[in-house]
Amino acid sequence: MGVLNVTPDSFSDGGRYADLDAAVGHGVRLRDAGAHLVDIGGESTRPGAERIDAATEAERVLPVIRELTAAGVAVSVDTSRARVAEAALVAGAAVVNDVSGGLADPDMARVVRDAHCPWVLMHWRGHSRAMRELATYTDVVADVRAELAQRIDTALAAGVAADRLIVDPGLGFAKTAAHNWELSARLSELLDLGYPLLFGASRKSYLGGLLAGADGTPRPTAQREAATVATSVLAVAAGAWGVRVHDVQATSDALAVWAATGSPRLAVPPHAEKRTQDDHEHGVRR
Ligand code: PMM
Repeated sequence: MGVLNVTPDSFSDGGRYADLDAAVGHGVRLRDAGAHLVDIGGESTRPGAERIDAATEAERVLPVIRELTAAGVAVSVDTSRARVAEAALVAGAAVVNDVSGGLADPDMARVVRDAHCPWVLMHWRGHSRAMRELATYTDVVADVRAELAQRIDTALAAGVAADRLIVDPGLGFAKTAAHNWELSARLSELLDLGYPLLFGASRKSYLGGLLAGADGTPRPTAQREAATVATSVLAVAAGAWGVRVHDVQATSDALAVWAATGSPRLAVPPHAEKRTQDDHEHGVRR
């Protein structure tokens, strides 16, 4: 999944594709570089960002969706608003990527149910302005897993088909760097929910922190690509269904190497198998 933010303020590509031709051109380049989906977002979700209204969000994304789908590019819409998702689906989007996992807008389940489209349920605890304070967990992996299971149950109860759902740990959303690393290390525990998993680490600040200079200055976003590629390959090798990245060429080259060497899967840690067995024995859905 290639990222195309048509926002003035996203953390990595904000402002670059605000112009329609530039946005469409970039979307086509992402597809040509190997993206199976181009993810179009009109509202920045970076920590601390203020919200924009639905009309502004729709005005930003709809023309780009129309032009890209007309050019044969498969598109997802990155929105947590049912109104925007509905209009995006009419404009040609094939997938709804909802960073709130259905929590931000109670009407989203109806929209995706009626459209029969895939729905990415990302783990989320609140809007960008407040999310730093929400990064408290007992065990981040168990807690994210339990909260995703609730999102899945709510979607199913609303009539969305199970084979339309994709889960996402929501790296950086109400998560500290330590939380992001823990989730990355124990992806198998999220995979055993039994749904395809999307992984979005691309250029995020925890990678900048990992690669900080000797004086502690985080590595700038544009220089986090090798680390992003490493996270993508590790996530796919661990069983992720997809990765959401800004530089599609770099990640698809790395995944081609992984495929050419036999697509080796990382071993599932024993605790993940045990947890699945425990859940089964006790009839618990975490
Ligand atoms: N991250 C961002 C936006 N949308 N969607 C999903 N499913 N997963 C993510 O991790 C995710 C997302 C924030 O990053 P951006 O500003 O580069 O779009």
